[in-house]
Amino acid sequence: MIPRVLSGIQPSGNLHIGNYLGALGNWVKIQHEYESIFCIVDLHAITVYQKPDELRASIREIAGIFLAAGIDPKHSKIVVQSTVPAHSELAWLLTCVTPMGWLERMTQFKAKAAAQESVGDGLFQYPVLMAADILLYQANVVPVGEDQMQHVELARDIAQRFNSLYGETFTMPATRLATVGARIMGLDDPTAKMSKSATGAGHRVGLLDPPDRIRKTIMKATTDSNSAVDLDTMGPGVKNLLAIYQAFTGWTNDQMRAHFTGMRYGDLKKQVAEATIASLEPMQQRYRDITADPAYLDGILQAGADAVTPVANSTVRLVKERMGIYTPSR
Ligand code: AQP
Repeated sequence: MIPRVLSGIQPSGNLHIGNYLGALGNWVKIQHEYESIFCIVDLHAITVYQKPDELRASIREIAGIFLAAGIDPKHSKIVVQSTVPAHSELAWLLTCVTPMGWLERMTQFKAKAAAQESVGDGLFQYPVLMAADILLYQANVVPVGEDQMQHVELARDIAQRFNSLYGETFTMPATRLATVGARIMGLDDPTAKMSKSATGAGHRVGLLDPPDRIRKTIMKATTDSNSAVDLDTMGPGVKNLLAIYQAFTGWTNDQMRAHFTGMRYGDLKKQVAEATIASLEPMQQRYRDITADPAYLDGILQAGADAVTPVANSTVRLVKERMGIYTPSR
């Protein structure tokens, strides 16, 4: 049987190069090794307040970016999470077997909760919904950036607990981490990961940013008190710029060392900016073509939901049967 891969991105803002290098770009490369499902997880996005119009636009934008980046809709399913109600249903069933202590340990919850005035219960339950996304499709592999690894671990723990309480039901998912680019840091603050929701000016490069904006953001990136690259003593800002360059070009460590050692920071930034622009430009062109026809996007999303719904419903039915809650007789 071909293994199944599942991953998702929240429509919580404009996608950035961290989302691409840590997740989406990797999905494009591995999609044909698996039966692939890629989700736009809108129910996750609303765990933090989203302006409705912006959320609606972001869902469509991300669907367009998936296709423009090279997700092949003839092979891979692109699914908007809320269009398959079984995600929410399984999340509740799994909530009932998840100890609160497990959720209290989640570092992303602690970081996001600290940034909110009032913390919604949804933010706390977020990792259970993510476990439901994964387990609903009995996914074998979940490619994520480093920041999401703890959540995949939790999905395994929940699956294990469910299986031991109610009998073998869920497949154990494994993580697949991008080899380069698994954690791209903010350009304004290289000690914090690049994120869609960070508000700092110059924090991120958006996948749809025009070339002059990309140049401006990268030229302003925080480095350190040295003036030229030394790979053995570099600070996190220079390390991050080199990681971006390496992830976009696919250069080896030896190539990186030979080319950049001793280069002045201004020149390093120029080269990182040009490599980024060159990598994003073809995707941006395809994005413009794809989104010129809104009905095309709607068709892809409908086909994705239609294709995965039978699998999702059959998992929910099995889980309900195992738990002993009401299921109509066939
Ligand atoms: N900085 C990053 N470097 C590498 N990978 C990253 N990912 C996110 N940021 C980086 C990976 O992108 C995928 C989708 O992430 P998400 O949308 O589910 O949520 P997130 O991880 O919380 O991403 P953001 O961009 O930081 O969004 P907000 O600000 O809304 O929380 C995941 O595979 C993630 O690892």
